[in-house]
Amino acid sequence: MMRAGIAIGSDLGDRLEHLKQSLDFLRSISDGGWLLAAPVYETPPVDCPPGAPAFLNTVVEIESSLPPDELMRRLLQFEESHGRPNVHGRNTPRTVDLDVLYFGELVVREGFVTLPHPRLHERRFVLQPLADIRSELVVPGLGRTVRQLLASLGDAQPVRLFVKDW
Ligand code: PH2
Ligand code: MG
Ligand code: MG
Repeated sequence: MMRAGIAIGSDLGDRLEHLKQSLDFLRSISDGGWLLAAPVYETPPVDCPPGAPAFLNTVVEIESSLPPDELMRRLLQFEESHGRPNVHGRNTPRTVDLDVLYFGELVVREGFVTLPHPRLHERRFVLQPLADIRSELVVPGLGRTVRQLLASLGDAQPVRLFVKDW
């Protein structure tokens, strides 16, 4: 059994509803239904095409006994079944995006599977909600805590608390 951190993002349609449905799905695949959920933030689009709308973002942690590539396949299946085509333009608006941030202590870079998430450390829309639930987690391969990574972002990419309990 491993604890896996998963980032959820939505910038198309009923964003909060997409996050809630993702939460139900993640609880359904978590061992024993165990799940830790961060507050939801509204965040400016980062590295998206011009005119992209604001996102809602959060992070949850689940317990998984699936191998990481199987977990990722399930997440992609869920995205597809929730209106996100498997083939899409880079960072174009999406109903829901589920990204594995970390999977236990695993550090891997093998085709489909890159862990921890390669851009985790540079994104406030990930680090802020993750810090709310796991500030002292030492990110595998980086040797720094989430709190330290967040502090090193300075003032870039401000995010706004959208809803604490959801
Ligand atoms: N996801 C991206 C690219 N940019 N920006 C915000 N604010 N939130 C996201 O979830 C996000 C993004 C790639 O998946
Ligand atoms: Mg993403
Ligand atoms: Mg993704």
